[in-house]
Amino acid sequence: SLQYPPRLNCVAALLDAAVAAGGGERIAIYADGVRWTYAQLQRKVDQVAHVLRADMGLVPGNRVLLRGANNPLMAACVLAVLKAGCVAVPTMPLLRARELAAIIGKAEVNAVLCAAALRGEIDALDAAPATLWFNDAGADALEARMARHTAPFEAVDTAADDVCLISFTSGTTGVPKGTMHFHRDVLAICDCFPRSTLESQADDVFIGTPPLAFTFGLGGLLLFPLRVGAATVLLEKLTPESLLAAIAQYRASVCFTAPTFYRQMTPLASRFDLSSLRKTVSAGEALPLATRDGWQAATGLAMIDGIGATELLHIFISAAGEQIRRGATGKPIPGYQACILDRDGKPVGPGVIGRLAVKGPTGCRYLADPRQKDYVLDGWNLTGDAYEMDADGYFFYRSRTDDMIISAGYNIAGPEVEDALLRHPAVAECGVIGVADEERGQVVEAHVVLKDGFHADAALAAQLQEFVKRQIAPYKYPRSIKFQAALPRTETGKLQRFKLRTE
Ligand code: 3UK
Repeated sequence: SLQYPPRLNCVAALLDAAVAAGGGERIAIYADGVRWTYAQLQRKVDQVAHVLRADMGLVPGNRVLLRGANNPLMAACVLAVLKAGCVAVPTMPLLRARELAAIIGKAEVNAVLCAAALRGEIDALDAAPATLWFNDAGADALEARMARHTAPFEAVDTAADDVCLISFTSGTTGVPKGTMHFHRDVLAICDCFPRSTLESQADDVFIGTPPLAFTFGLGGLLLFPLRVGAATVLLEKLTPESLLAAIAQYRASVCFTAPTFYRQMTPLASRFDLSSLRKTVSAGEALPLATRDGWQAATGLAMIDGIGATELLHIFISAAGEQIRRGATGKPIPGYQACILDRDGKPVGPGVIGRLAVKGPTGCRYLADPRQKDYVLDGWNLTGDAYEMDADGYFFYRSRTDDMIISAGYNIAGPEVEDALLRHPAVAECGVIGVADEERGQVVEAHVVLKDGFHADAALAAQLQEFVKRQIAPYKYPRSIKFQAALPRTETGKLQRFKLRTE
């Protein structure tokens, strides 16, 4: 099990310890035209921490809202907030002033560090907390203030169970929930999935798309590499093509992104030298088998699927290598337990679909939210996912609990129909939902984006319906097919099914 000392500052453990152990000259961060060693990153972090304390007057426990794309200074800012004993409140770059105001109120934010490129939405706030801009050449910007601080900054002596991070869920179903995480949680996620499943090492180079403001990216592209003395590549505005090019350029070995991105990279993969890639991780939403198979055929790599959640900070069920079972997300990673519950909260046996519940070193704490009692039962997190377990303890994703389609008495999981559709050569993307129907309660409706060169017409719709019927139980076929130019997705790569329902 994971044991951490009662006094623990996670940045001292991740960064200062690496430098003290002689790792100061190793590369910590690559970015466009930039390369920071561990010692350089430590120096930047210390400078920002001094600014927080001396210039902004912050004290341990204060909450600092962070806004920025993935770049080295954004990473230094996050680490500096934690090192100074403050609490980081990262926010997704695309959030608007109204959403930011809700987070600032809810998290009782004391100060803001915001990339200059994102200043519009902070300026639009009625009342913004004290703010410093970064990625900015101005005389009053963070960088100018950092330059005045040259002394090392000693990590604040926090308790292992002091809160260091408040991360907000995306809130597709209501007001976003703030999830709270401790210094020890930061180390715990580094000592679970990366050890058991990635087997990450000091010579790894991490790369990928999730924003540092999303715990998927914060862990995968910053905390995990630091924990083992590895390097990370932080790039903004990645496209499938530019990510492939960057993997080749930086000789990246571990890649994190969402299923859609892998789907889009697959047909382009053969044009790039991907020989450095060792592990490719898919998370954020269900990985269709068609996507896994396509990626493996194009690259020779067995995709690592992993389910994570903001509530639990990072991935808690996954599998790699020999452990991969077709169609399954995997097994709880060592340190975590998972089970399937029925509607009354009783565990169900193998082969029965129910609500996924997870328990482990992280999770279970919402920031002052009455929904705590709905999502946390007896120390178990209910993730909102419908899952099924097999006799060997593998966990199979079916759908979000609220998205299960019930048609003429049958339960139909949209992702299964999506996987069937994605195997058709004409289908680039698809989203399957249930729409109200007088006779059947709900009927299955597919929203389909075609690949270039295919024509949306009734003949193709009929062909897709027949194609689905040949692969899965015919009652699951989409009775309605709507062709779309694109599907609505969140900044984190998740299909917004609720938007399809109102289209
Ligand atoms: C869904 C998946 C099937 C699932 C996240 C990795 O996605 C992350 O966190 P969020 O809070 O969303 C959590 C929900 O997303 N999901 C995520 N991964 C998978 N569904 N298969 C998967 N592999 O509904 C879950 O409840 O945005 C992912 C690491 C950190 C994260 N925060």
